[in-house]
Amino acid sequence: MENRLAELAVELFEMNAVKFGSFVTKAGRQTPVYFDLKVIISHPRLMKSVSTLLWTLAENGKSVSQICGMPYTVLPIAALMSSESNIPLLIRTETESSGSKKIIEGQFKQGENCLIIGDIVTTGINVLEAVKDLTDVGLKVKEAIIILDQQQGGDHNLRTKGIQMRSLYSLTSLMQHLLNAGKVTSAIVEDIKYYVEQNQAQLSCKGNSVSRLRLDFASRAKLAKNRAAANLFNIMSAKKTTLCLAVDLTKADKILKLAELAGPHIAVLKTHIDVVEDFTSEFVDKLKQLSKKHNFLIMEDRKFADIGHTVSLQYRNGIYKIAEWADFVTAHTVPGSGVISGLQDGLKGINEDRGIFLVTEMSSEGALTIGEYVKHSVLLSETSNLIAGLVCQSNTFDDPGLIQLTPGIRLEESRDDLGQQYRTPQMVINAGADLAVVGRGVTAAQDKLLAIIRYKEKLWQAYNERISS
Ligand code: 6AU
Repeated sequence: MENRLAELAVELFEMNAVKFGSFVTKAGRQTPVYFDLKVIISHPRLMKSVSTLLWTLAENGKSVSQICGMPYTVLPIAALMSSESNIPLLIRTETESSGSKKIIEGQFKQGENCLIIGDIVTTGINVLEAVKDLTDVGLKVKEAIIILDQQQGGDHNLRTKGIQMRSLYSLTSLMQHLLNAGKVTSAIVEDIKYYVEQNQAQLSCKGNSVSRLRLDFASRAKLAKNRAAANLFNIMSAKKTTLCLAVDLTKADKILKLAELAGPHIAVLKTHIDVVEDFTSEFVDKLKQLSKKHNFLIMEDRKFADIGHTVSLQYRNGIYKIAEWADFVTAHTVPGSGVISGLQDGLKGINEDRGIFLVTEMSSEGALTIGEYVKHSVLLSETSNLIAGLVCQSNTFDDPGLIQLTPGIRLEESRDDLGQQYRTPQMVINAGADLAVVGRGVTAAQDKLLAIIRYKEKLWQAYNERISS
């Protein structure tokens, strides 16, 4: 196999499927190497040998009963593998094909094992999207076989989702073959080595969640298990805002006035409903109308923290009937999983998309949300599809389908007199924030609209820099 891989590497190079120089990726990143594997289809013999090599990688190949080729480069290769092995082929169309409304084309039975065939993996997002579409229609996916691993976190990201990835080449092994064959100079190899190391360094300094920090919101919407979280990702992407406005005001009319002003610029409006002195159900109705008019979601920052039974009552009963109107609520993890079951129970008969943000780290000085508490809170977030995200100060979790909500933001680093600690928009976005909470930075400003726009723009700029870094 090694000899064949060495020969194939040279053939790919000679047909310009791999080029060296200075290129810019679709995400706007500089790269010293460029791949155009589509050229393979013009070389039938080569296509055949790529398909044979890929098949030898598929260790679990014998237990799969379907093969799915990712569009479009490897589709003909997957078709060859299918015909050689007599295992049926599935095609994942990128959009719902107009006539049949299917994303997965081909005949299959529920529960069948499907092998994914791909060309190049960087962060693994494309494969994860395919996995989601395949599992959504009842197939099982355990393995992805690909031609090239660009060593940008894809392997890790797929493994965390239970998908084993095998590749014919890593960028490093491909370079070694080309160097051995005298096709590239050692200077080019060093260049690529440096590029891979830079990527690796970025992965480790960002913890394990590289894909989350570098993926855009539109891509992450597709990975969210919670539907309210998916809606929120889409709103953030469409409105180009990560701003969650904390309207910690005590009069209903002031809240409504600010919601009208801020509406076009925010993704979420966050309430502490129990501080509103003149609460009525009409007030909530008006708030809901504004949320529809301006396309933002509402979060009630109730921070539930009791046994499940009590939490269920607090969520759906009392004066506020939070379950009826809040798209999201916050909950502490201190009671354990019962707090999530309680909230789930409180939603009986309510058929709206709802999500919970688990408070994993707090912004206040001396908070006890440290060490094991944080780790266990993150584990808890993996146990229910009702979880939309985590409230935290740092990059504590991997799952790109979850949202990091971070409060404690001011234009300057500072603190208030009661223990609240503030960091700048750029600092919190770099620390993993997706949704950024600003309260008094807006509510105490003279010109509130100006403040809203300033925070929105600074946060969005930092987010854009983060995903293209
Ligand atoms: O910008 P501020 O300080 O005026 O407001 C921050 C808002 C408040 C807090 O209740 C809330 O953010 N908050 C939260 C949550 C869950 O949002 C958690 C936390 O650790 N710190 C914090 O300030 O409405």
